[in-house]
Amino acid sequence: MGTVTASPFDFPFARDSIALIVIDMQRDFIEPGGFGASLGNDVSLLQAIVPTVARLIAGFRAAGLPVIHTRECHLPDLSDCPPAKRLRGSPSLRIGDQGPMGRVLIAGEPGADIIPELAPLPGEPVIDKPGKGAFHATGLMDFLEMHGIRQLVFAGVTTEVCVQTTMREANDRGYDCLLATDATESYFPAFKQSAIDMITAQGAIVGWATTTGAVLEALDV
Ligand code: TIU
Repeated sequence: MGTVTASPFDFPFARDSIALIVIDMQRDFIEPGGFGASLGNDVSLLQAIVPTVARLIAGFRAAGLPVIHTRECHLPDLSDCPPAKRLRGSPSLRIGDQGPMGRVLIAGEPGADIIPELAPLPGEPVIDKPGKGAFHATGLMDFLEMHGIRQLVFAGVTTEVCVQTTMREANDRGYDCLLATDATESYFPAFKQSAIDMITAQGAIVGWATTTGAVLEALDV
């Protein structure tokens, strides 16, 4: 077992049971005209991490380790979208409405696709999830168990919503969780920092935090 220099203390890195999970790097969150923008957010903030996430993905691929992608999206008939989620607030477009990238947050529409720079390779799992957390109503847990994965490195968006929710779900299920802080972003910089602080406080109550460079160093690729 190796280590990754991390906060609040070194992460015990188990090469034979670790995977990267890239959360929701979709056009709907990162490009103008999608779900993120419909909620009133400045999506340009999220574009900055794309090259760093690409480096992290390339490192895991080069090391021959699993890369898991997730997408927050719903079935075209919205049967997996609780009305409480769709009707919340006053967005300019609701989930399922027609927008410039097709129907907002609907599987199969252009906006729900992962951005082309980070496109999954054939054979890499893509977990479509109706919730913020990637364990809720998905086959993620089965996939992890089938492949003997016990540790997850996290990247993607947004830090305090889908990334943190999935880290908490994973932590409760017994996985060691390591967040690459320069490969995640929020529409709210203060929320990103708060999420990192919450995750790592109290002796890594939810998980660890580190940099992409430190993860790549441990991968030795
Ligand atoms: N709104 C927001 O910050 N995030 C989401 O709705 N989903 C994800 O974080 N993927």
